Amino acid sequence: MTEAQFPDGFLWGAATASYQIEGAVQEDGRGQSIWDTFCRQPGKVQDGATGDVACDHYHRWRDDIALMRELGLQAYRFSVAWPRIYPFGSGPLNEKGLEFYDRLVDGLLDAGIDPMITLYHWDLPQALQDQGGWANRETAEHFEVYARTLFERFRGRVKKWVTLNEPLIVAQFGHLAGVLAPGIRSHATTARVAHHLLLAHGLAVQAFRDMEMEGEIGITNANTAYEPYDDTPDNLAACELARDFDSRLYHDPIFGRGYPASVLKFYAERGAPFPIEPGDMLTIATPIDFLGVNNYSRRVVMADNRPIGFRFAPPTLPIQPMGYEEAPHSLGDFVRWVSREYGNPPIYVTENGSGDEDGPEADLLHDQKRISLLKGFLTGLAGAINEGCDVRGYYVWSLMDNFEWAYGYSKRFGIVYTDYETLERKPKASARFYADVIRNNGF
Ligand code: IFM
Repeated sequence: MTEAQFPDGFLWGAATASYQIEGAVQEDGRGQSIWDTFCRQPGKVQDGATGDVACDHYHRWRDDIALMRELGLQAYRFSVAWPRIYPFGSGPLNEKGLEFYDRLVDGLLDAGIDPMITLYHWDLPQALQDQGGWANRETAEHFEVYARTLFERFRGRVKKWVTLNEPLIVAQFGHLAGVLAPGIRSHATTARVAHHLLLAHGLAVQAFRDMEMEGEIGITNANTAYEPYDDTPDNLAACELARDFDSRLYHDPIFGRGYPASVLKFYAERGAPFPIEPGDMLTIATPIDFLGVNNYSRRVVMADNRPIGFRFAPPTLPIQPMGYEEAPHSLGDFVRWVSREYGNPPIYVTENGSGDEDGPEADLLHDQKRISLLKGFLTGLAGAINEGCDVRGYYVWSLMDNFEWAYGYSKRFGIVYTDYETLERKPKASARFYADVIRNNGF
């Protein structure tokens, strides 16, 4: 029996990111990224792991495309490592870096797989960090040059582009909590970083239009589905506040609404104003073609008298190894919320999935929990589509187990198992399930 059916032409894919899978960090002229630096700082990454080898995708991309074909993937989202293209972030271009992505894109096209490029998935060139990183407005200008280089190179070959992956996580976890690269903890830096990331996004979208690129461009945000603890006015208001800080901050300006007043006030009171210059908000609001939605879970929100005005209620559902509640209704709920809030934009779910703790291979290959969560996520998504949300495709995170940032290799999000000793890939039960979903356009 079919439990969830998707519209004709719905696109099924998988997603990865450069630093998480490529390895080959010293090869073919690649420059250093902030993650190379961060991984070498003691205590920052679990077990002292690095992306030096990762899944060795840089050398195994042909096999990985064969794997995608075997699973019947129609689309593949990957990111380009900025330091492979501009080893110092700006200045000399590294042709060999571009050639790697030429091979990958052509291989995907030959296999009939639609490529989606993410321009920035967290591996900022270290040379730019040395000049202030995203806190420096010039990084946004360098990003535009980098984006233009890739647009020109892949014109006509790549039709789907994502400017940034999850600016919320870059700003909040990289520059406020300091648990991701570059490991800074500062309100002032966070406000600058958030603004310059969004400015970089807007400059890239403008460049895409100026260059009359064929295809679609959007941004991917990290999203938790927020639920109020109950419907008392205080908890309802707290839930809206949580949405201001985590969702509206990165969506409102894209849709021409400026920054949420609550967020501007919070940062201004901490002597950390958003460094908005004349014209910036118009640049950021350059119309996009689609919204990329990443979602893994929900959070229940309560009022709190601490300065920020909200806190998260203790989880009531089982907890995943990543600390997320098992709440697969979150994907459909978030898609409904964002569609209502922003006038039903076209959406691609650019990431969704679940992470296991490392453990015995046999157990990890028999990933029934991931299958049941995927069924839940997809059922919710199909429901949202039936209610009129304009969702065009879904990219599972991730094609294969990979470097999970500060967790190193201890968390496994793949539908394909990666043996980090031999670098062999082994499809998990969820990969077979997903292949069936693709074949049947539902399950
Ligand atoms: O692995 C990450 C990815 O890089 C960004 N989104 C969340 C994933 C799982 O934590």
